[in-house]
Amino acid sequence: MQKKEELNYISIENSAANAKIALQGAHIFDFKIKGKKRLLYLSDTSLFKKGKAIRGGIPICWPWFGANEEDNTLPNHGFARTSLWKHESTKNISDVETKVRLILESTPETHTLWPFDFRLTLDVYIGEELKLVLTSKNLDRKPFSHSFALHTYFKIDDIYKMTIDGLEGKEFYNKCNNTYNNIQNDNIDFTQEVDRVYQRVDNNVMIRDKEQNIVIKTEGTDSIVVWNPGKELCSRMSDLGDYRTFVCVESANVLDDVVTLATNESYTLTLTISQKI
Ligand code: TA6
Repeated sequence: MQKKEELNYISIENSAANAKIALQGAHIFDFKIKGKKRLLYLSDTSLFKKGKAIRGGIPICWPWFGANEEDNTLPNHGFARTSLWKHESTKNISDVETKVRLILESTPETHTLWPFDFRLTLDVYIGEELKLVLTSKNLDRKPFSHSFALHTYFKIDDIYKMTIDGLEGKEFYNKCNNTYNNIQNDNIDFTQEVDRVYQRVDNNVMIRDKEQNIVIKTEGTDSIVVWNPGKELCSRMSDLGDYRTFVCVESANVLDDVVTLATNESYTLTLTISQKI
């Protein structure tokens, strides 16, 4: 176990790749395949403080995405990303793949934020690809509905020269002007803030960057959130760093893909990321 400022993290290295996972939020904040570019953006000004989400890597937004609909004084994107998870196990599947399991279970503290018993499990597979398997289980006597996302910050060369394939023709909700039923034509214009939920995306999405393509495969939802704050908003967010060097492409169970679980039911969201030179 290692420590960065206030947060303990697990460091994994095998013949294929290395990764760092903070116990707070089961937050992967670094991942690099040997011989390839660092995959995840991590702001130089991110804090590593208890109760404050790391700015970059893969925040886990759970059990709600964005503002809480009933009470907007509750933390944005839920409480999983600022809670202390338990490191359950690390297994060397081969010399090129390592599996790390982390678990978050309901406590009296989580009940003050969300009145349900649950178990949230994250399995991380570190190897020639990065794979995350997030499983929610309802341990309560009553059903619950929840929205959630793997809010991945991808490190890119330049937002103005990057394109995202796989969203053409898709319908999206535009959070910036609160409009629905927009259709994506051509490439996304990142000269302003972009904050959109693309729906019925039942295909892989690919980030075409200067020296690499990043392939994003999602199973368990057809909603993909794309976010970049743009220059103006970024200047107002002290821990965000350089807006031109990241884009968030998020596998998200939101809007039509919100999930309701009955007692003892489980649901899994899987994200697999690969880099092609
Ligand atoms: O995923 C996009 C988004 O919901 C944006 O609206 C913006 O709020 C971003 O997440 C970051 O949220 P955070 O709470 O991490 O500052």
